[in-house]
Amino acid sequence: MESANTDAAAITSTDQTSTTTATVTGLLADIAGTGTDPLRGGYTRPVYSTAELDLRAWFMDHASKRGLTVETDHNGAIWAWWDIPGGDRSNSLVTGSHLDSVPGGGPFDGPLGVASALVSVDILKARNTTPTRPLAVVVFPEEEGSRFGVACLGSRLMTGAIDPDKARNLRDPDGNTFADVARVNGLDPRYVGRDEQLLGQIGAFVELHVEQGRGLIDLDQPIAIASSILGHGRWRLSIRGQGNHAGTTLMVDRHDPVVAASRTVVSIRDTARNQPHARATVGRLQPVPGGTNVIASRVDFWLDVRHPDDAVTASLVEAIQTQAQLIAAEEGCSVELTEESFSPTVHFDPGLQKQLQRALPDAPLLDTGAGHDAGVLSPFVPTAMVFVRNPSGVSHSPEEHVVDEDAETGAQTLADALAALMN
Ligand code: HGY
Ligand code: MN
Ligand code: MN
Repeated sequence: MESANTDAAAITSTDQTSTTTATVTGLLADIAGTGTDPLRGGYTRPVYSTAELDLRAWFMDHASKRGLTVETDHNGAIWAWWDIPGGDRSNSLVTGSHLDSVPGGGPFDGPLGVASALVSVDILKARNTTPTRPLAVVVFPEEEGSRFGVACLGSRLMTGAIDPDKARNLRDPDGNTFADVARVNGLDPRYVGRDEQLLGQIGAFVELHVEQGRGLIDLDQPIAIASSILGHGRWRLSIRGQGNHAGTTLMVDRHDPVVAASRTVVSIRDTARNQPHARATVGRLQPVPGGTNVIASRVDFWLDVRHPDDAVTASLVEAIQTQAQLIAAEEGCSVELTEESFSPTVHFDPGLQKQLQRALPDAPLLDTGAGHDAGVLSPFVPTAMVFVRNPSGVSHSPEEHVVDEDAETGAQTLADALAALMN
């Protein structure tokens, strides 16, 4: 990939004391010890956890060092502005990503986009770029939905894609409401919700993200431009049975929701296997009360279904629900299914995509099965994404990887894209 500039290592950031942090790998090395998870491996950085708050501080520090104006909006997203003289922020060019992670996640999902955005500011400044439009680096909170259960909660709030009351009452696994946690972290939960002013200021949003599949491996390319995001949703299933003693309850007398849930999980797999391009996952399953010598009274588990055609996703979930009801009845249990979030399939802005293709002529187009804040924003503002090769082809796992050279190429590429969108 020809970049318009010399090796990023030679780039010195605007702050002479921090030349070693003028590379993506250097910035990511700063946070390599933050939120490590000794039990799961990888990183566990739920929103507003100590780890994620440390990452917020890291970002704000590096943004301030670059002379950016750092502000937190009423939904908890952090904005670092490279303002133009006069400070008019209309038609802003925005880049950035998220810092929260899934449990036991990799080091790049989110932080790569944030670090690359900071380095792209360095690169643009090193090229003596005079912005013709304001540039902002944004960090959206709760992209993974790992704490409050709704993916991209921060960008959904900003765009009005989630009802503020529903958001305020979301609970984390310990029962804390989003409103309470937001309040403890300096937000006034009464004001979370659609932000007309901020939305109106965004002229385009370009998110750089580690690729979370094998696309760039198979294409043998370091960078791609995103074409689409697979529609995806999350549903909670609760199967209720009869809690009882593991030793005194005969097998014939049991109404065991764990058995019903287990049979349902296998039927979910079979249903998805029989539908081309479908993906269905149960990665989180919680028996209640969860004792070794206790037949559970209830099992909660979460279903993630994805397909390019939203109508097919809906019919898959319907089929899964019917199957779950049959299985639950056979096991003397009952089942309840509730939709928690849904993101329709996204096709990125064709005009913006063409501009990026002109700026990055070597980069192929690539679709993704992973959701992103850029997908949530796309119905409201022109959005695009740039993917960086992940040689493991694995994500949402400690195995997720980006080689140093590709990481720096990503920042150079993002700088090239932003420069092209500034003219
Ligand atoms: O779940 C997703 O697709 C994204 O990584 N949040
Ligand atoms: Mn991500
Ligand atoms: Mn993710």
